[in-house]
Amino acid sequence: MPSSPSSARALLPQLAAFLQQPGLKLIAGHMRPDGDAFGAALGLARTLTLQGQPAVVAADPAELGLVNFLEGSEAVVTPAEAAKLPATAIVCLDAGTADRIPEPLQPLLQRLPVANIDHHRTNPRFGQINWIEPRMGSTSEMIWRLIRHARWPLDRAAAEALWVGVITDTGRFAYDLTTPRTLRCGADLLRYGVRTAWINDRLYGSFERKVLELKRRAFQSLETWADDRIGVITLTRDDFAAAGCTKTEAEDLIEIPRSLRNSLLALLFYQAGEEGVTRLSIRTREPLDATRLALRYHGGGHIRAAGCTIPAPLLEAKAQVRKIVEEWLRESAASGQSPVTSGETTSPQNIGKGIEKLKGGKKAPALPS
Ligand SMILES: [Mn+2]
Repeated sequence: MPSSPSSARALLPQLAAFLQQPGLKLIAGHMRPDGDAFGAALGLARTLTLQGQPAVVAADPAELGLVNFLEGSEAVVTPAEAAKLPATAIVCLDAGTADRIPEPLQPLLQRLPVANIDHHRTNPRFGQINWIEPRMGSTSEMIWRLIRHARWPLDRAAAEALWVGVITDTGRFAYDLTTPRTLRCGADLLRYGVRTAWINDRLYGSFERKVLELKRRAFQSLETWADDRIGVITLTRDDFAAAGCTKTEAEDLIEIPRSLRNSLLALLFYQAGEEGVTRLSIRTREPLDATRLALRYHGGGHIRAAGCTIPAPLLEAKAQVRKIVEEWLRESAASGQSPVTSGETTSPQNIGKGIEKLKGGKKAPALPS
């Protein structure tokens, strides 16, 4: 049963006690972990092991992409191996739903106590302890807050992992949810010798040729819909193969269409391994709610950043989505205010409700997962 308290004040002591119980903790971010999921996991594992508490980060080394330089990456255990360990609890980080946890670990969610720490507004609270803070810019900042609450140790490795989580999810302290506390978190982490310039170069300033080749293809695929209010890029299986580069290795591709001036919506359609399905990354500007489109396809995320998998081949998926989003923008223009908020239908009554919801949700996340 999910625990009832939801405020950090009530949950932090509970979580600290949960993590201090003897026994091996499995720590897992969402599958294909990004900087935040992996940084939060490494940071938490590190602070626990510094105290002599056994903890293992479950992640597929092949999926680490750009963040595989972090100290501790070499010690991750694949989810399949991790599932066989005699763990006593599992900590899920930055995972918007239970099925975002790597598949081999999912049965463990039924039989082990689960701590669910996340900042996705769509998180359905699938743990025994659920600390969900949609107004936090990153899960890594939440882990920092927990560490500070519990007075647990930090060192450079832990601080660099959390730093990477914070900067990747806040766009280097720039997106909406960058708060005074985010900067205090950053300032505190720097005290442990975080190599900021080196990390910045690793993440944003130095790419293998294959990554640039994939970006070139992404630029080449650029189209704009709805009078340049929607920027779209498309990467096919052939693009990834020809570039010799995966999407994880070139994380910020969505910034290409997002950088189109005056655009409200950025879309990246891409083909991953599966046949007959298309993945979609979504970024929005105010007042559009990215989760509305993602939820339509059982995806999820934040108001400004979300994603989903569309059960249709590439061209058909694009045609479907184009119809939906162009219709939204027409409604938006017609109503003077955007109805593009979370909601099932767009009847006049529901548009009103949608606008109310929108007003309530204005300050919500502006972040990648
Ligand atoms: Mn995140």
